[in-house]
Amino acid sequence: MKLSVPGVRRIPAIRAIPTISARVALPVGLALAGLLATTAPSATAAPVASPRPAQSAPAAVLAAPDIPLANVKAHLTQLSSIAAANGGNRAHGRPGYLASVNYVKGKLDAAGFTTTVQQFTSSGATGYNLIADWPGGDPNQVIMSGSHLDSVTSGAGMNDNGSGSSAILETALAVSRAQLQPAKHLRFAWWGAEELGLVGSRYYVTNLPTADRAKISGYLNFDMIGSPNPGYFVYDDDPTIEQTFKDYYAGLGVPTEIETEGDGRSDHAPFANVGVPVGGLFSGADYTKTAAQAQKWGGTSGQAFDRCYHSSCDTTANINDTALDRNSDAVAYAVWTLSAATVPPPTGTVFETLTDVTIPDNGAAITSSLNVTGIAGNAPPTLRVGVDIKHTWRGDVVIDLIGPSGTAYRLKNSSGSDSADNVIATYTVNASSEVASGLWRLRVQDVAAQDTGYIDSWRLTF
Ligand code: DTR
Ligand code: CA
Ligand code: ZN
Ligand code: ZN
Repeated sequence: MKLSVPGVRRIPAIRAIPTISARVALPVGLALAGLLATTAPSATAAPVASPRPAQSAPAAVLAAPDIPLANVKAHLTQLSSIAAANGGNRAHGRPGYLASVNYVKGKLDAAGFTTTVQQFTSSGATGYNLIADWPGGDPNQVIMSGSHLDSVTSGAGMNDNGSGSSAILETALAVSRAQLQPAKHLRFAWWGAEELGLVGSRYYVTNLPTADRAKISGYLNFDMIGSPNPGYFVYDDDPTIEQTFKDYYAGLGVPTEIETEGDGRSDHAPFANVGVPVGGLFSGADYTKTAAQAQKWGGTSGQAFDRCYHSSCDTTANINDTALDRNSDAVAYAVWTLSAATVPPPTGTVFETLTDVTIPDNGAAITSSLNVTGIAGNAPPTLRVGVDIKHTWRGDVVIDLIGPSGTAYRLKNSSGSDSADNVIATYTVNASSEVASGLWRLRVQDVAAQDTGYIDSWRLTF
């Protein structure tokens, strides 16, 4: 339907598109929505340009990347050095903790995250939570990943919990590298003073307005995920999150067990206590690996999953690389999956005209022009030509695209049998021999008597 204002036509749910040769950068997946309709090409000859099937495929869920173990271990090395330079630990209230916060924050700020440092006091010392938001996504649906960044005073805290802190840091950096545009909003958190009793995460949840708590679709907790004698435990709280992790490990062929060491023993507890769906991964602490567990996971039965738990020997040597690698990849898998990270719609620069041009019945060809500017180089081999021609008995109509060189590209032949009305289609043309910027024309001719029509609009997408 044409509006009363010539040259401007609203495509449902899309904003009005300026008139001739206006350069708009619309996400084509949206912009073409108004044009995509299936039309059969002429049956008499194969057109040079073949119309693309005009259906919009459902967005595909983007596959999570592999998280490079080397990158995760590099963060661990940095945290280890920080501990060594600050009295041997990264404990709450000690300089090593704030130095750890500053290291993680620096990486996130450089990667484009919006970071916030939340201060609190515990045991007479200032504590810090580091919160990082990835811009975009539905703010009413937040997928949050968290790990406590503090260690105990007796050691560097590499497995507990440099492992979780480093894994979610590298996952956040992978989000940035991918310039991910998930449907849901992503938030990451590094908690202070967990070892004093989940102090930092409790402080965060307590001070989070109820309305904002309700926006957290899921909180994923990662505390000790690189244990030297590892088990593969999945929190059995929210079933969807639990299944997501189980699916990941099933894909690896690695059996998992439900984490039973302590529902209240890490930073997911404050979230669960206010009704936020929670989940997470755990590779074990001071409990002993059974013979049955050693049978399925390897390692040493009768020995603790982490015999350096809360000890000075919780160093970078106290990490099982396979467990850390698998769990880091599982973090990314869950973040990508639960945030419904999908393949972004194709983008391109669109040039469109909405000016109507009448097509004389059984008469001379007419043209409609588009002046393309600002596109460097040649046109692509997959130049998309969207046409919207209102015309009864469309078999009368022959359509060509004329490039700036004057070369004609046949889009549609006439057909004595195609009695359907209107040509609303997108053609793909190999226009790579044409310079992109210049005058492009759509040439249309009605080659049979009776039945008439007009060009309603047409567009080029580069
Ligand atoms: N509280 C954690 C270690 C820990 C012990 N049991 C569990 C169960 C689930 C997650 C973590 C833990 C700490 O000492 O930081
Ligand atoms: Ca990996
Ligand atoms: Zn601990
Ligand atoms: Zn811990």
